[in-house]
Amino acid sequence: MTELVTRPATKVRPAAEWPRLHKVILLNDDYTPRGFVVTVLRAEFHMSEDQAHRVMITAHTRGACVVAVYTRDVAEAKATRGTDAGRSKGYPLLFTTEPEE
Ligand code: TYC
Repeated sequence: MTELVTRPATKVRPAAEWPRLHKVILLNDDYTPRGFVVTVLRAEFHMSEDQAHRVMITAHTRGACVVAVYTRDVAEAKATRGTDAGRSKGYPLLFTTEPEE
């Protein structure tokens, strides 16, 4: 009698990769008031007063500061919301994104 040999139903596939994370970066400028930067960081990134103040001062003294990391779509949306908050008050406040290595 002929024997039917079946292969396992499961296929071998490479391990799934995690989506790359993207940094949201706050850039310094000469015009946006410090207190407003802190307010935006608190509202958009759910930071405490203390955390927001540290991030603002780091951007102010070094030129830029990483605020948080998210998947790409979330990082871009957060950066846009932060930048738009400044623009709505006439400030040049700018958040950018950058992929993590
Ligand atoms: N440099 C601004 C000022 O002196 C304050 C500021 C800090 C603006 C951080 C942007 O990302 C920034 N008023």
